Amino acid sequence: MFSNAIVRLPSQSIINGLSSASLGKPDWGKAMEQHAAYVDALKNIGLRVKVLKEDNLHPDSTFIEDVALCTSDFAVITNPGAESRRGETKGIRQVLGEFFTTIEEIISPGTLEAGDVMMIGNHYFIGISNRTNISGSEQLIQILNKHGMTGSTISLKKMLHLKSGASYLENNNLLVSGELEACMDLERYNRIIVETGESYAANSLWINGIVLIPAGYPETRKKIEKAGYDTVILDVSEFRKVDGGLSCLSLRF
Ligand code: CIR
Repeated sequence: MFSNAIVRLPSQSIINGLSSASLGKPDWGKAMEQHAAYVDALKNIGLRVKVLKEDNLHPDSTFIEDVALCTSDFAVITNPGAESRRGETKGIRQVLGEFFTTIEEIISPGTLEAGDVMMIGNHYFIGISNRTNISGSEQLIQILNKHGMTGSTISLKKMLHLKSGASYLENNNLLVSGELEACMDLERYNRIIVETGESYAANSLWINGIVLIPAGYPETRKKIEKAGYDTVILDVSEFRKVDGGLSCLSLRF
């Protein structure tokens, strides 16, 4: 169960965020509204939400999930693989220091973005992607082991991050799409398949029994509700334009 979340307001520079999508530029005003609705949803679920001010120097900084991994006992500051995102970690130590006494760090040549890290109990799957390399994953596994936890890697071919294609919904239920559908390491979970046309919804977000789902993916919503979850539907169209999804917008612990 989570008690806290940290988010960062989208900056006007979000229009220059990294993107592989051809959906046009985000509208900053609309992004602010969608972000406010996201924060409200987290609060309604009962989380305390710390809202950081925008960082105009870093267009992707609202995707705060990528710059830290927060566990119940400690936090890890990452080292983003995207050059333009490296500076986003500045100041994060101080913020995390309000919540954690133990703060670890991934250092070069290791790179890691926490969108590539999926927690399942005490085990963490780590996607090896264009953003997260072997050295970054090895450093994280060492840190996890030190704290009595485990980690293992999954190689990604197409996805931006591991959690672009998989979300753990607890109770052994795993939402999964695309190249991860056939991933043998994930076979032991009860896999809920997200169809190709709805693959963006594979990044849905379990918080304390409730699943946040992006608006516009009715089949995935049906499947999640059929699995017994209460859901909250959120429009995140402006974040999608720069490859961001629901999990990317917060740190939860
Ligand atoms: C990026 O390419 O880094 C951002 N435009 C999107 C980051 C999405 N973050 C995530 O999936 N955890």
